[in-house]
Amino acid sequence: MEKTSKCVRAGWLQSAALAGVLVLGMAGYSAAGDTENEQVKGDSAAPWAMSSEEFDAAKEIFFQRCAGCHGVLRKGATGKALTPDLTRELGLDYLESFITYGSPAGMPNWGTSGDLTEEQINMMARYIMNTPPQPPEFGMPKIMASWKVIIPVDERPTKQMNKLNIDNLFSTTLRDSGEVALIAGDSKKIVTIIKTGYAVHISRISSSGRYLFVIGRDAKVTLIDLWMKTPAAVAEIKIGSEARSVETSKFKGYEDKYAIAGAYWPPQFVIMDGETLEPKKIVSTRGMTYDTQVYHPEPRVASIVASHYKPEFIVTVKETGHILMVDYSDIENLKTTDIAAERFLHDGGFDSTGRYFIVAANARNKVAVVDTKEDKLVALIETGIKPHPGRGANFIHPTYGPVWATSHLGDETIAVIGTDPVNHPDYAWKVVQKLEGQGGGALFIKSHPKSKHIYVDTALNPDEEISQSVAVFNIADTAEADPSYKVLPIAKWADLKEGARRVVQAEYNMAGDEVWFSVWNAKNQQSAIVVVDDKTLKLKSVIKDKRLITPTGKFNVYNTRKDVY
Ligand code: DHE
Repeated sequence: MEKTSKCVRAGWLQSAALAGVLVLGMAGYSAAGDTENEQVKGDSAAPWAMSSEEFDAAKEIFFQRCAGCHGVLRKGATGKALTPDLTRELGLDYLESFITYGSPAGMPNWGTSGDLTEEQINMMARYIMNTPPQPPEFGMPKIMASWKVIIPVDERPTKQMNKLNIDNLFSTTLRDSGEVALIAGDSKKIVTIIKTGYAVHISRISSSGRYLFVIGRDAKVTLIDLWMKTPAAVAEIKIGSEARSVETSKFKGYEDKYAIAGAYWPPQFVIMDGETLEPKKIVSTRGMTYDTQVYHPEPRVASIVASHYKPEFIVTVKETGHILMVDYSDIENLKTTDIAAERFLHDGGFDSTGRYFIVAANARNKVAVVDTKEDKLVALIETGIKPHPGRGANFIHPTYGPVWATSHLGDETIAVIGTDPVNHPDYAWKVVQKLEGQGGGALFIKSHPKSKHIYVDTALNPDEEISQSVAVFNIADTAEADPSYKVLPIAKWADLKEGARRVVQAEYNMAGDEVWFSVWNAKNQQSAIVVVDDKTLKLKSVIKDKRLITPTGKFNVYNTRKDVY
């Protein structure tokens, strides 16, 4: 057993940027002439003066590198606010040095990492002293214009036309090629590769398991029919110009009926028909912060999950800290319960019963717990620096009973939280234990009801040894105060010649006896998927294929549709 501990600079995506893998971009918002409030390009006498060309180039870089953390309007979220009243006060020299060297609070070192040149840094420093341009709105006419039913419902199969074990398929994000790979969990063979949105982000599966929904950062939703002889896209739509989340209705009686996608820009969510993606309703999330009750123009939609208790989507609104329980039983007369939670909501998942939704408010170092049966906030729990659970890990703790755990971007700890208010009321909604992992920069933690293990990646840790391996805890060992963990050298097992080889996101197969990891390299380098035998913790298989370009998230059909994690 090996044990080390190392903190990381807390910045989200810092290391991804260092690795040169941060190529988000915002395809729907090109630099040239696409803004509604076109800018005054800087007073020619002011230190922030810019030519039109510089302004447009800086706008594109800002979108690609900075908007994810600071927001398009630069009001601040995971990253600090960068509005001109603040930036002009700080001055050009300070801003240049900040962009060049980054900060321990999480700002990437864009200069010393080699991502931006000195000229670009000077240009970006001036750009953020100018008023942020506002991208265009994206209302129903634009959404309708982007909607395409590729294969109408009545021309689709009426039964499964392939021999695939659909429940054990893995929809694998190929981030920088804008595709997903469908990989058969049994044979580990790529079934097909399907074109999706730009810088594709996550997949979700309809309640029946037939339809797969994929969202790109360009806000394109792709609907894939897994019953076709070779699964393929049957509909697509753009619900904005930048997005991260998609989900489908799961409550009894509404299976496969609706889909929902949440946009970063414009800040809105769109409810669609689950079989065609026909847009039904757009709801803006602009409004007041939950606490100070001050208007925010850009409250982005972060995670969305579907309630198992009610016909509701649970929509988290990042900047304002509201959790919206959106009742889809009557979308003409939409009812929403608005829960005041905490600002900077990001990712999260259910407890093992599916009743409680636990979501990170990452820049507040907390998680919020919502009871989806009562539609109430149950707790806000301080966990560590920048919790980042993915969907989190549920397991039965030898001492504390059912628990849910989150890893952290900003420190090496794993916070274990009691989730059973009935049989273990003393532990419920408290951090009952802090495990010490390999280091900060952790993105995802995972377990499975049939597994004895908990896996924690550290994909964004600056130390290669750490970012290229994962820590595995034995659940039985958590009975000790300070349990040790085993390190699995996943990237080494993949045997790739070069590159950052970040090991990211554990995902179990349907049986819960294998764990899949992505070894994430840059677009022009070879990547791989490594499959580990969960019982023995030994290498089982390596999937290498030149079509596997920048694999990141993997979504096992069964586990994703049933919320097993
Ligand atoms: Fe994600 C989930 C937002 C960067 C891989 N990511 C999420 C969710 C949100 C989010 C809101 C929850 C979705 C849900 O459950 O409905 N991600 C963001 C960002 O804003 C951010 C920080 C920066 C950006 O500009 O996009 C970002 N995410 C990344 C990556 O760079 C990752 C590591 C690689 C990639 O493919 O993009 C990445 N995010 C993921 C994955 C999940 C995710 C794999 C789902 C985890 C799961 O197990 O469900």
